[in-house]
Amino acid sequence: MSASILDGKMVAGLLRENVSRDVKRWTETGNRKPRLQVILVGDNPGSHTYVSAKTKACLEVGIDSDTLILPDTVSDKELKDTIRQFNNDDATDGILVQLPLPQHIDPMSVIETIDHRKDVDGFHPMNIGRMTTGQPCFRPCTPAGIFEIFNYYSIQTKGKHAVMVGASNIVGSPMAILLSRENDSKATTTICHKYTRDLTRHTIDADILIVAAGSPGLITGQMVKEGVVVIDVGINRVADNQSEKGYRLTGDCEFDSVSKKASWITPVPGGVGPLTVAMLMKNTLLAAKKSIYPV
Ligand code: BQF
Repeated sequence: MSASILDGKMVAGLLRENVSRDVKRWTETGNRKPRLQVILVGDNPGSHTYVSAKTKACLEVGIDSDTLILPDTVSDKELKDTIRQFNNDDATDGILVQLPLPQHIDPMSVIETIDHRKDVDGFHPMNIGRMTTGQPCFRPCTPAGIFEIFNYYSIQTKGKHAVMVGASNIVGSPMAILLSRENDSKATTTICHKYTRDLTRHTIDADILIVAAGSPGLITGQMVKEGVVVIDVGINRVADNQSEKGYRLTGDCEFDSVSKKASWITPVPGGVGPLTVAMLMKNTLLAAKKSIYPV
């Protein structure tokens, strides 16, 4: 088999158009524009790139955004006091603290400081807890975006064996929860991580393989079954002197060998990444409309 491409970039474009239309409708009925507050700590180059992608998307769909840059020497208390100010600001609908944070700050305690009604990343324990029990919540953007890909391409997950490689709070854990629980999803779900012995024993049995391990080329063609659907969440910078930036982006799958056996596969870049950003737009609109947590 030779895999067809799951064009995340295209699906994300359609979703942004929908959000843009909904924002217009929302403001035309007398409401102010939705507003996203981004907080960026330090000067991680990756983080700056991701924040630009997010604020550019905001501009495109008619969401107001502002980015507050704090030095990487900022104290835990200063950061949390800043978040509390935005919690109390009625003109701020969504608050996003760009991760990763500097080593001296505990990210979970920072996330818990965000008002869960403004937690458009969907990382607050209130949102994770409500997601886990099937209640309305802000879903983490990457897992939510992967479900949009399944939906667009009519990929059924019900009753399938889904194997999630990676168990982070941001992607792997919430994705596995949604795969096993979400209405119409109900996949039999295996979670693998860096202590999994004989990874291939699990990946070879996957009907749907989702990889968010942060390890370039971790999954090779020999590790997957003929016809598998592969979602590659990895975004790794690898040195490349052909490219003007000196690096290129590559996923957690060895694309050439895996795509020979898969039925569908997401590319990197242009696969899952753009959907993560599009779902952030959707969550910010939901926050502005108070759709999840009515007051
Ligand atoms: C694409 C992220 C690791 C650590 C922290 C489009 C994004 C990426 C790729 C993007 C990511 C990854 C984000 C593409 C946000 C996804 O065209 O392939 C968009 O902006 N992402 C982040 O905010 O923090 C990260 C990955």
